[in-house]
Amino acid sequence: MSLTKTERAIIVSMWGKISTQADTIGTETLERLFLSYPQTKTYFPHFDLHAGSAQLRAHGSKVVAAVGDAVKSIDNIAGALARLSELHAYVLRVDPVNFKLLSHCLLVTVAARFPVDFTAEAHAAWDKFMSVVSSVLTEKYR
Ligand code: HNI
Repeated sequence: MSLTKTERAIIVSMWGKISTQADTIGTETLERLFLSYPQTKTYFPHFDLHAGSAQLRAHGSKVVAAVGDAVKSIDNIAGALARLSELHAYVLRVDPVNFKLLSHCLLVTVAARFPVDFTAEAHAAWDKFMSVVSSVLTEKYR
């Protein structure tokens, strides 16, 4: 699966706005993930996952920063996320279904914060982009 030129342009342009609120977007994404899909909390037994906790905020900002690395290397997402791909597959062993849940929560967060930008076309581009990111992070599983 590869992104079209138009899809790339949408992602890169919206990232310019998203990156100015990266930390709050990361935190909100994780809050939505853990509230709507509590089974995802099983990967974080060592974290305080209450809304707004320091660990939740720190982790949210790392996740969004990694998404930003993928945007910056949108023509070589696999290269940009190689280390994280190994980490999630070999060390963390996160079940791939969870990547769909996290991607969904990120899209909802972006839609809620940038309603005007989040057209149906932008929605489709973000959905596809996050599925490319998720495939890279889960491709080492088999
Ligand atoms: Ni994920 C650690 C990025 C999906 C569970 N994850 C990270 C780190 C980044 C990251 C960055 C920090 C790495 C480091 O410290 O070197 N994770 C991403 C991205 C996605 C993703 C970009 C998807 C788009 N991770 C998921 C999912 C789960 C998940 C779906 C499980 C529900 N991640 C973890 C866990 C850690 C983690 C667990 C380790 C946390 C810690 O610090 O102990």
